[in-house]
Amino acid sequence: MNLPRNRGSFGPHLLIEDEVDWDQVVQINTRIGEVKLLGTQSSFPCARIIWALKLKQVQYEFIEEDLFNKSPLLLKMNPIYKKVPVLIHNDKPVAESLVILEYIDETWKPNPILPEDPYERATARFWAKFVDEKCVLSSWEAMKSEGEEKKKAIDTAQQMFEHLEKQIKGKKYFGGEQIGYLDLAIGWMSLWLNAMEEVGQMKLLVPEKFPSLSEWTHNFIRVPVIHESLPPLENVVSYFQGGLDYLRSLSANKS
Ligand SMILES: N[C@@H](CCC(=O)N[C@@H](CS)C(=O)NCC(=O)O)C(=O)O
Repeated sequence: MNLPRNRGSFGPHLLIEDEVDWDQVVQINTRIGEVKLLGTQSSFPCARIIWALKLKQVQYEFIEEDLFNKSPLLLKMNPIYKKVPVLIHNDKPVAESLVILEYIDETWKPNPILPEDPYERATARFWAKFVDEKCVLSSWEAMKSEGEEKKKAIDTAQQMFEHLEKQIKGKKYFGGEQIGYLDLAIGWMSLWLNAMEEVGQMKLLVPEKFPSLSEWTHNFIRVPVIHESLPPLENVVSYFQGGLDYLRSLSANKS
C-alpha cells in the first residue's frame, strides 16, 4: 500500500525504517478513531486509564468533569453509575476503570498490559477486583473513621495489604519485569494512599510491615509514563478532604 510516511503519529513499534507494515498502520489507525476520556485529574480510577492510554501511545482528548455539577455528556455516557472515568471511543462509551483497561488492551494490541496466559489473566483480574473491593474501601474507612473505630479500620486495611505484600514479594512489578494491568489497578497506592493517610492522620502502608509493597510504590512511581501523569499530592489531599466533608455534611443534615 502506498501511503505517505507520516511516522510521527505512530508508536515506536512502527518506527523501524524500511520495515513499516502499512497494512498494520492502517488497521491500528482505523481502530484509534476518536478517543475521549471523561474524568477528573485527581481521581485514581481515571489515572489508571491515562496511564494505559499513554503506555499504548493512544492519542486522546481529556474532558475534565465537575463531579459536583455533572455534565449532560457524563449523564448520557454513564447513565447507570454517573461516575468517571468514561472512555468514549468513536462515540461509544465504556465505563468502569477495570473494564476500560481491558477494552484498551483488546483494542490497541501493542504493549499488552494483561498477561497472555489465561490463568495469569484470571489471577490478575481477581487481584484487581480484590484491590477495589477490599483495599480501597478499607483504606477509605480508615481515613474517615475516628477513635476505636479507626483503630479497627486500620487493622482491617492492613490485613488486606498483607495479601498484596505476599503477591509482590520477590518481584519488581505485579506484571513481572514490566508494569501491567494489576500495577495500574494498584497504582493508587503510590500517591492516593498517601493522601488518604494525610487526611485521616494515620499510616497504613508502614514500610516495616510491608517492605515489598512499599518498594513497589517507589518502583512504580519511577516509571516515566506514571511519574509524568501524577497529579500534585496537595490536589488529591483536597479532593479527598472535599469528598469527606461533603459526605459528613450529608449525614449531618439527615440527623
Ligand atoms: N468502580 C468505578 C469507580 C469510579 C468512581 O468512584 N469515580 C468517582 C471519582 S474517583 C466518581 O465519579 N464519583 C462521582 C460520584 O460518585 O457521584 C471505577 O473503577 O471506574
